[in-house]
Amino acid sequence: MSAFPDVPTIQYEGPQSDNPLAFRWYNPSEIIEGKTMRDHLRFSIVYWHTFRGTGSDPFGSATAVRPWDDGTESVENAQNRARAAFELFEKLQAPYYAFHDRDVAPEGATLAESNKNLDAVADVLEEEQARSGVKLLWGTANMFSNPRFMHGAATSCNADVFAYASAQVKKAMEVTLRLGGENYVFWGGREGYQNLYNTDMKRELDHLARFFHMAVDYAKEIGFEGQFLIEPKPKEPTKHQYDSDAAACLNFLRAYGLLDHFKLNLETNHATLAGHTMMHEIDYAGGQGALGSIDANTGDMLLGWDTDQFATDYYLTTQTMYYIMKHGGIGSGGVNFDAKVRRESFEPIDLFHAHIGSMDAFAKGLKVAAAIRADQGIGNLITERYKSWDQGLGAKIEAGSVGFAELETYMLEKGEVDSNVSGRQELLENLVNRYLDRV
Ligand code: XLS
Ligand code: NI
Ligand code: NI
Repeated sequence: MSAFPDVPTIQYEGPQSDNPLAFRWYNPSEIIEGKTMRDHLRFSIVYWHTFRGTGSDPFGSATAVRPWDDGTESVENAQNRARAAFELFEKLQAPYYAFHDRDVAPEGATLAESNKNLDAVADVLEEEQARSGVKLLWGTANMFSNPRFMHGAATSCNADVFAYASAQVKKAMEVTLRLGGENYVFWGGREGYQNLYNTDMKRELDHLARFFHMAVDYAKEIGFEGQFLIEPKPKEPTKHQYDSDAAACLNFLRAYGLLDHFKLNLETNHATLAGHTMMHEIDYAGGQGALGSIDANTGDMLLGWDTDQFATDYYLTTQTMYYIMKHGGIGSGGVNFDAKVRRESFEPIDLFHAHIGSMDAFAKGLKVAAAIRADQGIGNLITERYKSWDQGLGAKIEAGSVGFAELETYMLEKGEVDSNVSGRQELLENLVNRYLDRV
C-alpha cells in the first residue's frame, strides 16, 4: 500500500518549471567541478522530524495528518512507518537517511525489550535499504526524551544513568553497523546544565570524555569503521550545553585525547544560536580537519530557539556550499535535512514541498559557489591580502625563525609599517550577488 499515492518520483525539470513536484535546480547527475550533484550534496532525510514529528508545541497538540501511521506505539506500526519512510526517500531521490534508535522503534518496558523492538524494526530497515538502494548516513541514540535522562546521560549525576546510556549507545552502534551506517552521531541532548550551583562541571566533562573513549573502544571491538561525529549546540534543552560550538568541541576533544576519532556534524540553527554564522562554523572545523557533516536547516531571524526550518535562502546555501567546497567537500558526511515542516503545514504533501525546496536551494547554492570559485574573485583577493606573509619578514615569522628582539630591530629601523589596503567587503558582497544573478 502506497503512503503517497499521488506523488510521483520527483524529477529534474529545470529552473523554468512551474511544477511544484519537480526539481528546478537539483539535477542529480549534473557534473560540477568533476563530480555529480548527487555526490557533492549527499542529501539525507531525517526520520525524527519527518516521520515522528506530530506538529505539537507547548501550546497545542498534534496537527499532522499521517494516514500510514495508526498512532500506536506497536512494533508493527513502526515497521509500516518505516516502509512509508522509504517511499518518501525514494520519491525524493534522496540517497541517505538518518535516525535515532527511539524514532524508528518504540521504547519497551525494559532495556531488553527496547533492544528487541529495535532489532525488529532494523529488519525492515535492512530490507528496505536493500530494495531501494537508500543508505544510512548515520545512526544515533535518543538520550534526552525519556525522564531518566532529566539530568543528562553521560553527564548525569546518577551513575546508573551513565550505565543505561552506555548500553543504549552500544546497541545503537551495533544497529548502525548492521545497516552499513557511514557515520555515528553524538548530539549531547541534555549534556549540560541548568544551574551551576548544583553542578560539578569538571566531573561531568570528565565523565563525557570517559563515555566517548568507551565508544571509541567499542567501535574498534565490533569493527565499526564509520566516522564518529559530535554535533555542537550551545543551548536548548539545557541552558548551557557542553558541546556549545565547533571551537568548544574541538578544545574538549583535544584536551581529552579524542581528536583523532571525531569530526563535527554542524547544524545551521545551532551555529546561529551560538552567535555564529554557518560559514564560520564550517570554516573553523574545516581549518582543523574536522568537518564531518552538516545538519541543514535554518532558524528564524525573529525567534531565539531551534526552529529547525527548511532552508530556502540562496545566500545561506551558497555560503554553506562555498565553505564546504573550500575544505574539499563533505567526505563521508552529507547534507542532512534536520528540519521540520511547520505545524500549520500538516498534510503529507507538505513534506515533499519542504524537501524539494531545500534540495533545490542547496543545488543552486552549489552552482553559485562553483561559479564564484571558477571566477576566483574571492580566492585572488585573499591571496593578495596576505601576500606580506609569502616572503621576507612574514615568511620568517611563519617559519618561527624570528622572535620579538628581531622584530623590534626590524621595526626600529623601518619606523612605520607598509600601508594597509582596503578589505573590499562591499565589492565581495556584490560579487556574490553577481553570481546569484547569473547562475
Ligand atoms: C537537536 C539536534 C538533533 C540531532 C540528533 O537539536 O539537532 O536533532 O541532530 O540527535
Ligand atoms: Ni541536528
Ligand atoms: Ni537542532
